[in-house]
Amino acid sequence: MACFHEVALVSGRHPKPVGLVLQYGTAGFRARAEQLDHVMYRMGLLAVLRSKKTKSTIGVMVTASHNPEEDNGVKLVDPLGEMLAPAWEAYATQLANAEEQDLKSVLTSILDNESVNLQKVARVVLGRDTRPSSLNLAQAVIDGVSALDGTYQDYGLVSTPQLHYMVCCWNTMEHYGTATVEGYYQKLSQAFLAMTKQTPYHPEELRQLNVDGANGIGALKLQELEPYLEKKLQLKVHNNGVNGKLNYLCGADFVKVQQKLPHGLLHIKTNERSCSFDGDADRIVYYYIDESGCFHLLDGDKIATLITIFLQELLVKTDLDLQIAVIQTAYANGSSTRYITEVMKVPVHCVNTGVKYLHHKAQEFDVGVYFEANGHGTVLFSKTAENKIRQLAQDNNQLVERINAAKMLENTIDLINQTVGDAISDLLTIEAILSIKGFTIQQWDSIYTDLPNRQLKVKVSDRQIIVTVDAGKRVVSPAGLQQNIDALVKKYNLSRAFVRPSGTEDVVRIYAEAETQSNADTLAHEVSLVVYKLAGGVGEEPKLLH
Ligand code: NG1
Ligand code: ZN
Repeated sequence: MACFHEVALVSGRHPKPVGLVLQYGTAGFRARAEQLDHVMYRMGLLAVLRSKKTKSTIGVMVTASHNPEEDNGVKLVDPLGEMLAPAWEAYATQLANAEEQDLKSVLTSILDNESVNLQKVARVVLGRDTRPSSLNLAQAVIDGVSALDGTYQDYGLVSTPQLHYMVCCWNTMEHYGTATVEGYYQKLSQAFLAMTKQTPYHPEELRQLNVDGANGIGALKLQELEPYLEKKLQLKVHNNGVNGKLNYLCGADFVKVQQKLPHGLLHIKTNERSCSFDGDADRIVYYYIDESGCFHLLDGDKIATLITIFLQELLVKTDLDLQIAVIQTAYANGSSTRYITEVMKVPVHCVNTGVKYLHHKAQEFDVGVYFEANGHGTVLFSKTAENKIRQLAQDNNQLVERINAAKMLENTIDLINQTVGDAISDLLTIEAILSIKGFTIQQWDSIYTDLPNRQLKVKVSDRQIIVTVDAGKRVVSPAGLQQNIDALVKKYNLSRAFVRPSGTEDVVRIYAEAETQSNADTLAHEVSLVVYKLAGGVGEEPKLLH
């Protein structure tokens, strides 16, 4: 039986507010920053146990992504840069919620359940976003790691995907890349420059990209990256955090949900290619304003489609027998699913909302392209696929066209962050593809036309009373809610709607899609009223927004 007497002593500096209950949700813990000090400390403890158990380096990222600046959060990153294993998410919740006097026994039970050998060394790497609260919270993580004699490396201010990259580098003996931010920039920029080597320097207006940094870490990191790009791409970074507030009226989530320009980019020129990151730079969406002043969003579904077209063409050219698939969630626009399956003939799989579900599903294929509509996504290449591609790229006995296609794929493998969705790596991938194909943003946009859609949120007294099945697309409880939604959906052409409790915010999310924007808006509103009535809505009744 392990002894944790020393932990109890230090824990006094990071006490848990009595009765506070939090849950390790879709993306770790998220709450108001002032509620999280003890959670951070305890996640430091848990990271040490996880590291000892897996005999690997474990990551801890302090961020609340696209949430308001006042919030914060923490998530653990598993050995290959992927999300924490589900059994350990349950331990994380138990540990975060244990009252002070029970902390030792919860730790001991994890240790015993998992047969963790306390004698093993532990290494934790951590990073944090730019929130004012992040520095102290990261220190609480360090205190937790140190309390169990773990070693740590603090990467300080990094994007979430950069931290995932570091974890993967550490655990692959730097086969994946060098475990420094410079190593990350070098790896990505080299791949980007190699991919675009054959394409000419486009005129300045085509090389230029507006980036909304959400006043977060992504803006800082892009400025660091730019010198590595040898002017092949010119980044105009807006919302760099100097004046604005993190995620406030800007950022990928704002743009996606509001379907409008972020502050700081309200005056972009007609047809200018622009994009937004979220607060921790793991999401990206593109957009532009057309000649008639209309806003066009190119979200995760459009990104997945562009990348899949590019990869599929290359795979055909290599003549390698590799299976490609696209993974989406219920939030994917119906038009994208139809286009990918019916026109491109690429299989699409729909999984539960949450990156870990997409990531796991994508691992089943030689090439798995996964994107959430909100702009979080990446591409996974299986080891077999990667080996076949790299072998062909070196095989001078093959046709030049096959070899070149393999080389292009090889560089794509190096450019895309295979541990998690990464706004910087996705940006470079998209820019490389647009440049190689000579596509303008309008040409990319015209691949298919989105069905108008609307997302809303409703606050209820307990969102967990909503239980869903079928990748979150159907409600089984409370009784009658699904029948009501079905009846409403029937009223509109080409429509679809579903509701599910959020895993990151205390709300129920509503999604509706229809042939016209006004029908999508009305349907979303009608569904939100039903949720409000049948699932214990709090506050004012939802109003129809125009
Ligand atoms: P919740 O709050 O569970 O809907 C949101 C996103 C997820 C995922 C997580 C993690 C939507 C509708 N939901 O989850 O896709 O990205 O945040 O950040 O975009
Ligand atoms: Zn994020």
